[in-house]
Amino acid sequence: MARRIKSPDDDKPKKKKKRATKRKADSTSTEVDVRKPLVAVVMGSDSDYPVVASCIETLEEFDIPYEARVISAHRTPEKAHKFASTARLKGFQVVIAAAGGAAHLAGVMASLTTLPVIGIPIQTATLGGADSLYSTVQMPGGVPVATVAIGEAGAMNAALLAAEILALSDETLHDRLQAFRAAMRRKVAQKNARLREMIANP
Ligand code: C2R
Repeated sequence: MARRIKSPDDDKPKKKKKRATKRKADSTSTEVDVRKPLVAVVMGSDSDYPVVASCIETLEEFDIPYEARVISAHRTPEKAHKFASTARLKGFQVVIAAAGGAAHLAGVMASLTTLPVIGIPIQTATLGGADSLYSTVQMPGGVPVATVAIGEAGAMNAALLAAEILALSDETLHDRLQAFRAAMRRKVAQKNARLREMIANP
């Protein structure tokens, strides 16, 4: 699957050379990642992947084991039902669901599990993603979906939010999040210095 990876600021921790999913995908490697995936990343279609890639890359950079798959609440309702209702039993701790248009996937996931569900609204050609945003965020009381922004920043934030949830009981992950924030602060300080320099010396 083609990947378009981009982070808004390049502020994430350095890439690890050996990443969980890479090891799995490399048929020549003898290393096997035996960790159970903690985050389920579901998307309504593979056409969502260019945006979801930012989420996946962020999970990988934080070394969070995940499983990604295409499931549609509309097109494969039985699968969606089975996946969501067994997700907790399988050991997942967070579900991230990305969908565009009549984006009911995250809501359906949330209706069938008590795991925290994070929704990524995918930008659409017709309505710019407002359709995805509203159908993801406007859940009825009782069934929450933590909805992030439309697009890649939202996809990255979905992974960060999942990391923050997992970091409640994982100090190593918490340290990585702190390092990420520190790198972001340094980057902003650099930007500020550059801007002031530019204004002082036009
Ligand atoms: P195709 O590109 O496959 O036609 O999909 C997908 O997330 C995608 O953005 C077009 C769009 O349909 C969305 N889709 C949903 C759901 N299933 C697919 N919104 C759902 O169950 O919510």
